[in-house]
Amino acid sequence: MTDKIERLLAEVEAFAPRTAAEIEEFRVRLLGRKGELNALMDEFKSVAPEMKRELGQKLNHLKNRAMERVNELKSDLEAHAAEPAGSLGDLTRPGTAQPLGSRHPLSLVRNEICGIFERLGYVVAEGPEIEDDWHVFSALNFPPEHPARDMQDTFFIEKDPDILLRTHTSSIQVRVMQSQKPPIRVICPGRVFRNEAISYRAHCIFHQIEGLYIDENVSFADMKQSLLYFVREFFGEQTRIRLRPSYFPFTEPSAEMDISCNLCGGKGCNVCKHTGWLEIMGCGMVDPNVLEACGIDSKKYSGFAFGMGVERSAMLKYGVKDLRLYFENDVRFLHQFDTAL
Ligand code: 2NM
Repeated sequence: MTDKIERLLAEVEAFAPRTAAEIEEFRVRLLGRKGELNALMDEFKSVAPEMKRELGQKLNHLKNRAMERVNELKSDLEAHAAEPAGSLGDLTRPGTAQPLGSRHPLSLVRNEICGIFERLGYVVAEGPEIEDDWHVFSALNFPPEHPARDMQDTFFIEKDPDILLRTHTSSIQVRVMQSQKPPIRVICPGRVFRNEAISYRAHCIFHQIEGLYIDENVSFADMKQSLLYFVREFFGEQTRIRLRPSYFPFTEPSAEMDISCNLCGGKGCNVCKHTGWLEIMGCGMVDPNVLEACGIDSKKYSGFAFGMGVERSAMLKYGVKDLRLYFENDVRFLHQFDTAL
């Protein structure tokens, strides 16, 4: 009887039916009223009492496994009900949808801004995030005691010689001026680092795009027209600009550029603080000291440069109220930009 139980158990484990009918036939033969298990149960009645315990356990195990196996095989078969036996199934059936990611809004805005300047003949240039003092400050006409050189504002990696995280992408343009001859037209996107308290409008890591145009007879009027073209492409045809005098170490003269508020059309609203204008970038004519420091003859060449924050431009374009959203990577925020571009 032990042999017979073992043989049936092996048969249960090895059973590989192709159809529901085969499973049913198997079930009736083993577990049916006149099946093998009931026959064994009858036989069990007459075994010696000292064998009952061991054989009873074996018999129970066989019965449980047989029932389990029949149920297993039935649900397997149902799962593949539509497929002909032995085939790979319906190869034309729809696949499982894979959720798609989307580009980060800052990448979308960077690509759009760079694209506009590329169509004006600018070439994208990149550079290192870890820089030395000369490329970030000295070559850009920052005096030795300028506050930006302070530990309060800049992340230093090493002192003497000073190695630091760049605080603006102008350092890329220094490298371009050193290694190329005018005419130069570059647009420089990148991540920059400043030691600032994090708030809805400031972060210690953010993104900038700076542009540089150097040739013979490049004028302030050329700059104005190029930047007007840019804001009309980026913010819309109706956008107007205004330039206010300002100061940067690397440009002279320098200006801040505002655009007419695209929310109220210049009438005044909360976003533009009832001025009708939004500040979007700094710009100016490259200081001759900068050209000379980078090996460009300032008697022969002149140029303009400008710089803008990617986070701020994206906030103004999409009405994002808190810049920290760009760094949290919450997919509910990110997926809103799926079809932005
Ligand atoms: C700004 C504003 C004004 C600028 C200057 C230069 C360089 F390298 F040519 F000197 N690059 N970027 C510049 C000028 C940047 O950002 C607010």
